Amino acid sequence: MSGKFIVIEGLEGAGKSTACHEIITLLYQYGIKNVIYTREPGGTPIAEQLRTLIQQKEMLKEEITDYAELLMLYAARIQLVDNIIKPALERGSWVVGDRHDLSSQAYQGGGRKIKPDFINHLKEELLGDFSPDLTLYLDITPEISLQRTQKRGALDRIEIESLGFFTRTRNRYLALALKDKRIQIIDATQQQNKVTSQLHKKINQWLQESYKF
Ligand code: Z5A
Repeated sequence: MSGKFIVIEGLEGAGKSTACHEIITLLYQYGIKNVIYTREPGGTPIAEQLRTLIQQKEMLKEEITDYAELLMLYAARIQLVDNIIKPALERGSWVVGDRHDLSSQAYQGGGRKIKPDFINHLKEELLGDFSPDLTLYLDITPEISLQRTQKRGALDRIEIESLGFFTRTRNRYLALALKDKRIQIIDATQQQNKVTSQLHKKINQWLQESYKF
């Protein structure tokens, strides 16, 4: 595969959408113009339908169980990886992803308390050794996340979870990021321009060190 896969992660309101846009612009300045943007869950017709099911508050008057949620997220992910991301990388395109597998480790593993071994087993079976070349985790507190999302209006099924859920999710993100060199942490509690400048610094450094750009 000659393309590269860069992923942005973080709690809602961390600034992931903005960061994805910044990265695509930066890559363009490096002459990397063949870049696609993906989001998870989503990005294919089936994955987008699953996204709607996962996010809506009332689903046929039936609760989505934690395991069903996890499996729907993996179903959406494998549709996206096999049908869009891998073919793009094989063509030499770069992919900038708004969330990927780390979200499941953090939200379903940390937030929902599903055993990490079970999630890792699913990951290994479905994704094998496929993983992002670089992940940037935008770290914010659950309180800041809530402030930013509440400004947007109606909250979805996951966004209405408790502060405890988001605290566990953030803690799991941090724990996983600290033990993996391919995950870099950015303090996203700062003003937007400072977050953007950190993001540029990390990408520039990574491109220069890994690919001698
Ligand atoms: N989910 C899961 O549980 N497990 C999984 O495996 C996966 C997902 C893949 C979909 O997420 C939901 O699925 C998500 C996790 C779960 N649910 N929850 N909760 P999503 O990625 O589609 O939705 P999101 O995380 O809710 O995205 P978002 O709210 O759009 O956040 P964002 O993209 O990180 O932020 P943004 O749109 O760039 O910015 C949000 C607002 O904050 C906006 O008004 C900005 O102007 C403001 N902002 C951003 N940065 C700053 C700074 N630095 N200062 C001040 N204001 C800022």
